[in-house]
Amino acid sequence: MDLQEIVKNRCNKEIKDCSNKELYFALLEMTKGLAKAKESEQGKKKLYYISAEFLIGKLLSNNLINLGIYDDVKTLLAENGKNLSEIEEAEPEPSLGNGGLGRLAACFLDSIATLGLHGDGVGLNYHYGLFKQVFVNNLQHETPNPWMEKESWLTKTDVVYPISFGGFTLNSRMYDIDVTGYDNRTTKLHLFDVETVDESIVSNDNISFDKEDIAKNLTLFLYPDDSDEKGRMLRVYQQYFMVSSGARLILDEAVKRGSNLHDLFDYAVIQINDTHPTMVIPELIRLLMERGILIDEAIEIVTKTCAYTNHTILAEALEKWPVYYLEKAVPQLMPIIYELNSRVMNKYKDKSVYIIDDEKRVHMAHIDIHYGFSVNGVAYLHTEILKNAELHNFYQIYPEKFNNKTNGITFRRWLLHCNPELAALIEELIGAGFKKDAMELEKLASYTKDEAVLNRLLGVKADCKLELKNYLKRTQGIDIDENSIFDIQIKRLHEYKRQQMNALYVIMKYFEIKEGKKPQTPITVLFGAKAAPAYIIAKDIIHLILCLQQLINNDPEVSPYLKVVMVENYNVTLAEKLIPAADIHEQISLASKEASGTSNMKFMLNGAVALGTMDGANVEIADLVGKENIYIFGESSDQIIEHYAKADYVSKKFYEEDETIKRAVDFIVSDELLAIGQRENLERLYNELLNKDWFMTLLDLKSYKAEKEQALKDYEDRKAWAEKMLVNISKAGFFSSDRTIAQYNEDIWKL
Ligand code: CBF
Repeated sequence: MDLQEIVKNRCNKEIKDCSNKELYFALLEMTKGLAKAKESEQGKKKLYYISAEFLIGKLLSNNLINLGIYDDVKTLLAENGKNLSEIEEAEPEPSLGNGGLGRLAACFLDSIATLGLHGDGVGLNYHYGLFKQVFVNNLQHETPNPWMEKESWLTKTDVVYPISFGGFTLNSRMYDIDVTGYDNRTTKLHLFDVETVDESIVSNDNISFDKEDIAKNLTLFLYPDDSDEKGRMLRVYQQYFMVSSGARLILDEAVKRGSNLHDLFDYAVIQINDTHPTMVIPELIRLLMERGILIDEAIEIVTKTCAYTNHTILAEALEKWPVYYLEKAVPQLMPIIYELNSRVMNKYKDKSVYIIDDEKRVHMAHIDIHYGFSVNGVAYLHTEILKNAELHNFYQIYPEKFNNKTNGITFRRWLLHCNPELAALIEELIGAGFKKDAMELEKLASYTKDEAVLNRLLGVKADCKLELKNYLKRTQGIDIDENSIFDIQIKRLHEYKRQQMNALYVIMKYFEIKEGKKPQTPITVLFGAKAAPAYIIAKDIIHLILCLQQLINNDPEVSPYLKVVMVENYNVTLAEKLIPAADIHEQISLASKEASGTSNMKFMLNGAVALGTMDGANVEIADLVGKENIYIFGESSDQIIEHYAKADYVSKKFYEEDETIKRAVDFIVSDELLAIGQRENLERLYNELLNKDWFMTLLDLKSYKAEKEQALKDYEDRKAWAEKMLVNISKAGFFSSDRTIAQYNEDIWKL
């Protein structure tokens, strides 16, 4: 396809005369056409990856790379005085996910297409996705985040299903987004939507709306605020809408491929991404029964078709819906759920494995485990914790169902696209093979003593840092020193991820500088995080960080040595700029709580060195790179699990016994910070840390500080540091999502 021709037809202009937006739409049209040409149905059995989130990010560049035309397009545009990076900025980011789980789903689709596997994604077409974060008076505000324009990556299909809820029916229409594989076929992300959705019921400056008018609000937002019952009910409506639409599509497609439905499992495998899509199990059973299959067989068929991935051990994320919610929203499912539960009750005495508990709540994960054929965790440690602690009772019943699939990331986006300079250096050193087989990165190991290569690697990092500096200045008006150490923590805001511990470190450093102990190289501590709108303490932590930013960056005594920056509206686009620029990345969750983490993998691939606990995939990273190439601190997951079991952690003890900790915590409510911030927020956070601290910030603060100081000291030996960077890159191959997906296919999907 010819871009010049498309531009001529669309705008009746030459490329050189078009605006960036016009060129973006022309490239969108061209890319969609090329992607379509690579669609193919392959084989009898098909995977359906059902997920409430697909954090796909901007697609233009990624698609151009995967289609193999990025360089040609870039050159053609440059010849016409246009810059592809600037055109990319005209693309709105679809924020159809919240964090790691949604981004993982997007990486998986990329790998499914790249490996040429027969599989599609199934989800919802949120009109606003995750909220746009705005900082006002050092507080987070949430505003709508639209991404659909008159033309977008979505293609409207003719597939429409009537979806019935208690008392009303809505029509579900399927929209498709093409997912291009790297030098391979195109697969699809099917997103279902209701045509009656009314965006005008949301105001421009906040995300509140009438939560009860389901026809108008069903697919407006990803994760509507669930702090009240109406919000929680809306989530149930969304989930059922997604799975019922998906289940109908799966059955229709299986029949088209020749299934008589008694053999559905030979034609389809469904990967349930966390518990949000769990209702697909009873819904499929119900639909099979509607088509004449008896319940015993329907249950058996569905159990052989569905597999479940657990992404967290946090109780708050293991959904338990009150029976009365489901009775109201989806009454047709309840007889089936009761039946599934009574089969479990007849077989097992242990109430902890029941689907419905004494408080009349339906444990969604329990449905998945009993009525799916596979249960996997997302990193070695996480799966061990599932087997030995969180889901131990289930593991005893079904040891054969449990397996581990350590997460991965697509190297197309997280190296080739976000760091072309590094990718080019790697290609020059070891050839292009790593683009298809990430394990070839190991070949870089032979350069760890090559000074010229190490210097070039440092040069690439310096360029990325400068690029980030310029980007933040241009887009957010933030000034940072490109010669400082970039220490970056980007992830959802959650107490278990312990951004508050990093903030306490910043306070300690502030004191040291004030007292004349200046770091040899200045430090810039960068944060990027959104807090769930109803998660009060998380928002207080953001407030603390923003207040510190204001205080420190405006203090002429301190700011030449230390700066704090919380980027606004952290999203995939920002991650693509921040990750290549990082020197140190913070993976400091309380051990046992981070199932895997995936930013840790992206950072290592881009030559940053981790400062972290032995949690999630950090354990595997440490194993691969060796202890001299990672900074590990803090108590182990076994110790933490024991603290919870014995309930013996008392944060006040750590506060009272260590003067530096006490001083840092007290600073949260000091006159300096209260002059900048809100007393209510700062005092609440202070009290939380002193009296509760459920995620044990103060427990690890001392060892965190010591290890960070060591990392900062080691940074000064530039050659030794560059060696660490190179080792990290060379060992990142294991974390390619191509490897993860190949393992899912080999052990679970068997396509
Ligand atoms: O498995 C993908 C990611 O999922 C989460 O983000 C989640 O939402 N449960 C976890 O918190 C991450 O550890 C994990 O990497």
